[in-house]
Amino acid sequence: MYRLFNKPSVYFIMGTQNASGKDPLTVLKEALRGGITHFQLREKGAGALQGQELLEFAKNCQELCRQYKVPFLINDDVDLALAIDADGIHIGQDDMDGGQARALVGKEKLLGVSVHSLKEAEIAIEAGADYLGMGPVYGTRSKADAKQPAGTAGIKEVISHFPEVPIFGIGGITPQNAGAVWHAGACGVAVISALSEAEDIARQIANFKNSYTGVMI
Ligand code: TZP
Ligand code: MG
Repeated sequence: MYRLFNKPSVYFIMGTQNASGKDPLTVLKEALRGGITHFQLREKGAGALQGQELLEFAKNCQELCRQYKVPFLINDDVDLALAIDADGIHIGQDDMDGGQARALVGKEKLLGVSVHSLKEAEIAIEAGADYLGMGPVYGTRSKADAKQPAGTAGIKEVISHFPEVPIFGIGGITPQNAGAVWHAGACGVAVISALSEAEDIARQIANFKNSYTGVMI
């Protein structure tokens, strides 16, 4: 069931607002070519694409992900995920209830849930989450309403109770500070800026993967 989450996973999250002046589809293509293992479209904030434009952009992202056989997930927007038959949906604590999301997308789709405590993790797992995101581990500029940095203690705690559930650390993670996330037992890192703002995205992905074994190029 959890086969899609081999260590070390590198889960790229991006919306058009994160492309830092570059063409977002080019950024995604470079990330796919470089070996990301998951992609989530997270279109947020001022200037976010909407309606038909969002639909078109999502389909373009999906097509690229299909070429590289990388699971394509949508943040929050279950209707969009169903409309284009995305591989999954990711929801936060302020979005719909996990059980409701699972009921809407069905058994086959991936369901990811952001959690901040053991209690939230228990509820998400009970609701049928395939994986959890936990953070922010470090300070982040990519989420306007992010909570205080939480380090990796929560990740360790959840893994000690649910060793079989894949957990991604998120928030301010770079190849240089990812060691603690791997050490806590996370299956992967979920990142926006460290990839979207990287000069050499492929090399940055390699560095993330190498940070799992402590090697850096
Ligand atoms: N949820 C918690 S922190 C965060 C999200 C979506 C933002 C992660 O972005 P970055 O740039 O990798 O810190
Ligand atoms: Mg959300």
